[in-house]
Amino acid sequence: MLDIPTVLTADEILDKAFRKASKVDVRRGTRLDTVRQINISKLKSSSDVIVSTLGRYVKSFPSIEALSPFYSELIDVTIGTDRLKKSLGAMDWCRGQVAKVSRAAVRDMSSQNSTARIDELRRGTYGRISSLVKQVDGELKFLAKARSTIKKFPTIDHEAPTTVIGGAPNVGKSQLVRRMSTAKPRVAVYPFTTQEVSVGVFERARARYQVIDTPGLLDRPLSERNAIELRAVLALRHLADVVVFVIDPSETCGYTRGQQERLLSSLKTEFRDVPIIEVENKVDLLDSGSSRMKISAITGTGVDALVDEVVSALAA
Ligand SMILES: Nc1nc2c(ncn2[C@@H]2O[C@H](COP(=O)(O)OP(=O)(O)OP(=O)(O)O)[C@@H](O)[C@H]2O)c(=O)[nH]1
Ligand SMILES: [Mg+2]
Repeated sequence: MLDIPTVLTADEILDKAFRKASKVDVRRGTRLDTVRQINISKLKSSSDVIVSTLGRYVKSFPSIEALSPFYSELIDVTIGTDRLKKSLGAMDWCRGQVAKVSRAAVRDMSSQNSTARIDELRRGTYGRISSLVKQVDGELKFLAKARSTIKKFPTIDHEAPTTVIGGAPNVGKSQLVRRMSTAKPRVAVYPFTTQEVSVGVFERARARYQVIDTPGLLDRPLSERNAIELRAVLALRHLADVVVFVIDPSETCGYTRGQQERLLSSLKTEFRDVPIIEVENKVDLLDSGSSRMKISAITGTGVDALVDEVVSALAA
């Protein structure tokens, strides 16, 4: 979704900075001038690398305020908004300190007339810069993890009419998304197979529709939901123009009809403004005889009719 550069560790950043500095070569005037210029250039070059690397991290992480509610809440659920801000703040602090220490050292070196002392000043400053960068190593590691989390975020088209597939775990949501759209989410016999929101598309009469697969929800209050379930809640809350609620009356999913019905009623209360299409899956195993739409995501029975229903609900 966002182009965040690889976040290096403190040691890697320092390696990069000092390696670049070791290539600096300047020759001018007297030996003292040459030594002074080489040391100043080395120091400037290494601190520039650090300042610009950390600056790139600060700039490339999305600013939460600028994101759509879905992405900003997703960041909060998966990474923690405050934690992320703290980390980025630490980057800013570190780059400011490195720039300051290096500027002060350059001033000192400019007025020094002993080559040994100049060299010593540069080494000492390297030491101080190293310890500043090492101080934020934990935050760098946190940002590296945050980056890999963000890279896994689904790419949502906020313009396309969107159907969110919801329901208890293991009822066949991902299998249905495979049937309906281009997406190929993983299907497996056990619950909680789907841990991330994923996106597929389908076309009808030349129009493009977005379908979103979500992790399974348990029948429990919002306050008790875990971070994986909350991804599904965010998709339902922020992305759904229509919800398809999948029920597995065969109960082979491992959840009773009663549990699934209670989940459905609580979603109906929570998401009053979104039309919910209720569909019973696994009709190849069991036909409950209810008046709901019946499908089999495995054999494909009823899936075309469901798509028609979705398209007309989106047009309404
Ligand atoms: N017989 C039958 N099995 C189905 C049908 N649809 C899905 N299944 C099976 O049900 C199991 C769960 O399917 P998934 O699509 O992974 O279910 P899910 O709702 O996405 O599950 P989570 O991601 O864990 O919430 C798999 O073993 C599927 O093969 C169906 O129409 N008929
Ligand atoms: Mg799934």
